[in-house]
Order: sequence, then C-alpha cells, then structure tokens
Amino acid sequence: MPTTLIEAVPCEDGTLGQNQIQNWRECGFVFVSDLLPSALITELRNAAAKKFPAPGTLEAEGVRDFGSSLNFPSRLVGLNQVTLHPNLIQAISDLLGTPSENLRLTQSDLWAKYGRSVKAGVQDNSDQRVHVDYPNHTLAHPSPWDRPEAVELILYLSEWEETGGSTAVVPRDGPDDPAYRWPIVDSPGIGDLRYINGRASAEDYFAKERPHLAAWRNDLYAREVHTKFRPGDIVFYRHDTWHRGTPMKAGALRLVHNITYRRAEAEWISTLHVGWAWKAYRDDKYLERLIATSSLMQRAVMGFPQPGSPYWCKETIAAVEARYSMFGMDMGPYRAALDRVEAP
Ligand SMILES: O=C(O)CCC(=O)C(=O)O
Ligand SMILES: [Fe+2]
Repeated sequence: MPTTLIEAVPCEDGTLGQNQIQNWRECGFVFVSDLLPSALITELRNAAAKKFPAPGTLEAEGVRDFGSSLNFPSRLVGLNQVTLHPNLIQAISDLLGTPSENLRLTQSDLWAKYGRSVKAGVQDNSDQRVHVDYPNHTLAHPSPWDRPEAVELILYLSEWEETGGSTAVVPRDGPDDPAYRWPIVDSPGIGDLRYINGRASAEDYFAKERPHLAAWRNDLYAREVHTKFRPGDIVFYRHDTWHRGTPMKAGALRLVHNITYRRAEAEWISTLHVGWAWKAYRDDKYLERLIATSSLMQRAVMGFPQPGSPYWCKETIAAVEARYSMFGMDMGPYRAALDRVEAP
C-alpha cells in the first residue's frame, strides 16, 4: 500500500489556529510549520550538528539511538531558547486549554538518528513497532481522551528529502475508533509484554502472545500517515497517540528535539532528566543566568515559585535576590504580589 505523506500546515503569527488545535484534540496530533523563528531553528540545528559524529564514521556507529547528553538546561546555543520559547509554550497552553503558568516541562532532549545499513534486530530503532509513549513517561495511564494531561512534540531540525525517517502517526477517528480502544495496553512493553522496539520482531512476538489482536495491530500500520518534514516543523502529539519512527535513508543523520510539557497537577508524569538545579555550580553559571533572565512564565514552567506562591515571604524574597541579583534577577513582581496579600 502506498505511504500517505502529510505536510506541515503553517501557523500564522507564531500561533496555532483553531483548526490545528481541534486536530490535536480530536485526531491526537497536529503537524505544523512556522511556529518558531527560523533563525533560532538554524542556530540550534548548526550547533547540534557539530555535536554528533558525521554519518558513516565509526563514531557514528556507537551513538545511542535514543536521547543524548543534550538535555535542558544546556549550554548548546538555542536549546534553552527553543524549549522555553513563548510561542511554543502558548501553543501547548492552547492545546491543553490551561494557562501557560500551569505547565511544567518534563522533557527536552535533542537526539540524532542515523540511517544504518545494518539493522539492529529486536531493538531496531529505525523501523519501530507502532506504539504509544506513555509507559516510560508516566507512572500511571493516560486519562480519558478529553482530559489530556500532557503534550509531546518532535521538532525536526533536518530535511525529510535528505534523511527520510518520517514519524508515522495513526489519526484517531472519533470516540469509537477501534484503534484507540481503552485501556491502552496492547503493545510490546506494556504490562507483562516484553519491550521490543523493531517492528518485525515486535509483531512476531505480539502475534504469539496475543493472537486475537494481531490483525488489529496490522490495521494500525495500514492507517498511518507519515510526516514529510522540513527544519522547524513540529508534530505535536500525545502520550496516547499511536505512532512510530520509520526507516531513514542509509548514511543519513536526522536531528530532532523532543519536548514534553504536562499540567502542573499531573505529578505522576515523570521528568525524564535530572532536576534542573543539578546544572548549578558551573563556572559560567549558565543555570543561574537562565533563571535570572527568564520571564515569570518561563520560570513557572521550570517549577520556580510564582508570584503569590506561599513560598514567598520577605525573607525568601531577600534570600533569592541575594542568590541571583548579580545576574539581573528582578524580584519586583514577587514583592508586589506579597504586598498585595499583606495589604490591609
Ligand atoms: O523518530 C521518530 O520519528 C519517532 C520516535 C519515537 O516515536 C520513539 O522513539 O518513541
Ligand atoms: Fe514514540
């Protein structure tokens, strides 16, 4: 069957349109372009490309297929700016229907995928089994469809024509769609089923363990649409969206930035990296500078106490000021909120 390729739909003025928001809410994903400034994407893409070995080299063979050391917060030019970009945070706030200050960052990592000529078998990451991402993001299970708790996204930094390796997604077709049967447990890796990444091995195994559902999984593959991406394009999806990575062109290098935000109250969704504060103490004080120069909203999504939080009192305001004022931190909004609370 021919592959259905889809192209990103442009955003206007760096904002998601109503149709795009509806698409995410109903179909489980939306594929967009022009949300982030192209100069920022180029900056990040160039900086990232220097961090990974050229495809075809011996070093490239040794690069892990998942994640990298390029996690938020990072010194890599553009990584923090993309992660905390107001357009991105606003888009996620629009998708979830919650204020930006109520979002929390749980993932921001930039990784490379290489088109390898030798396949890795069971753990082949190129032609993946169709899956949902929730098992290694949450300790629980996604809540019912109309109460989404998180938005995941893949920001592409490469060009599909050069690299191949679309993300395949299964659009949800209304509340009775059999593909989205509840609970979502019928995939290798969930419950007592072994985790197998590669499609061929995973489906052989699944067919032995759950023969009555093998045809149902085949149907997921038949319904896929594949992203035809350009640098800066973003696919927003969910922890309960069926999707997978598909084979790349041999010898190519694809760079993507994976980001996830959750609702503040959804504490069962894990942060996938070490705590942000762990990056303190560096000689260049890049974490401290990031905190001091971020907006109130950007601080909020990192979990920093917001103006009006019970954390703030005269003493904590003075103490946090003592820690960060040399980097330009303005404690005015925290003080003003406290004054409002304390006013007779
Ligand atoms: O690489 C992609 O396009 C998708 C990867 C993916 O879904 C995953 O690794 O969980
Ligand atoms: Fe995935």
